[in-house]
Amino acid sequence: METTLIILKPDAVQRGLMGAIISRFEQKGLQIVGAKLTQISPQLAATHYESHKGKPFYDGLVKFMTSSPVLVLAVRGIGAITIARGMMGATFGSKAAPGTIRGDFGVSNSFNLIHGSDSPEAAERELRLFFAAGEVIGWPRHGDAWVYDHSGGKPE
Ligand code: IDP
Ligand code: MG
Repeated sequence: METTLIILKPDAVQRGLMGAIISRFEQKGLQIVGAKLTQISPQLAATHYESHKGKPFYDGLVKFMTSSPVLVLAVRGIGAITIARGMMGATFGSKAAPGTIRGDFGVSNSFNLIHGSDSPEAAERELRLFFAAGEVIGWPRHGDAWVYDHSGGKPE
């Protein structure tokens, strides 16, 4: 099982899209193992996006991400990082394919609704940035017997 860090950005919260986006992850069969409404500090935004420092959009990105609350999620499943990135769609709302979160809910290139970790290393780092020990809860989900095929011994 893999866990990824998802952030529903300020535009998703302000536009009342939290429920619709969480529903997509739940309906897909991914499990929500952490959730927190929080306002990101400039310091945390800078750490989270440190790889983008110096890029033309960096200052605007930090300003946007700290401007209003976000919903931070820990989302778990086999291949959750890649699955969630696919569900999010391409970075720019203007280019993201229909059927994806960015493709269905937005048109902006910077206000693009959602962040998702892009690798196992990034997920581990980002989960530690946003969740304290004990805030990610590996709760047993009854529906797992029907979400994954367990007949071969391990979930598939
Ligand atoms: P990602 O969120 O799809 O992984 P990144 O390239 O990691 O995309 O960029 C991080 C965030 O920075 C994007 O989600 C978007 O909000 C913003 N961003 C990236 N490129 C641009 C740009 O060219 N103009 C404006 N904002 C951008
Ligand atoms: Mg990225």
